[in-house]
Amino acid sequence: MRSFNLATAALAAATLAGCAGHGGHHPTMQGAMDGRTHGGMHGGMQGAMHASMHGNQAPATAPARVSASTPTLSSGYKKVAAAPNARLYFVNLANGQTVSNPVRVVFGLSGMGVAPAGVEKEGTGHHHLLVDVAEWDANAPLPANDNFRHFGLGQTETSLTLAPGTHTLQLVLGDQNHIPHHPVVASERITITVK
Ligand SMILES: [Cu+2]
Repeated sequence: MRSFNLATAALAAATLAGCAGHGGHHPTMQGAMDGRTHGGMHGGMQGAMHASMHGNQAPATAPARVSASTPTLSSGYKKVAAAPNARLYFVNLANGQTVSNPVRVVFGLSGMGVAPAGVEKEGTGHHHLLVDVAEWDANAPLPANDNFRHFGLGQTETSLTLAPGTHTLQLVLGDQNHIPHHPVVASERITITVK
């Protein structure tokens, strides 16, 4: 699975359930994939999942727990709309991969564009890299700290130095105010091992 839009927490739960195994046809997961065909699922995502689960024995990483995205925040702020075909993904890393420091992370985005923070332009956002984050709020500005890294200049890659061991990574697109789009545009959450 390269990416998914978490429209609701229910979908996140469905995706989690779908990722727990690789057999079967996952009707709930298919629903979450914005109308991709069953054939496409098998050809793309299922194939990738088989490769990651059986090629190197890496279990799928549980998706982060994400609050259900609402079109407006409680403050009245209207969230920027995600393009229906938006897809966010890691270009050079896959779940289960073992890497060395510095860890180069290349951000892939299709269906939308990258704009620096502070720039309001329809169909755009900037990248956020979530490191070792298992839970986040889709209805608030993303925090800025070592776990939530902002690329507000419009960067499309970075280099990280991480402690040896396993870490999770996830990309989330944020608008000019660092607020996730509606619905959320996020990558798959992956686990990497740093030597
Ligand atoms: Cu930001």
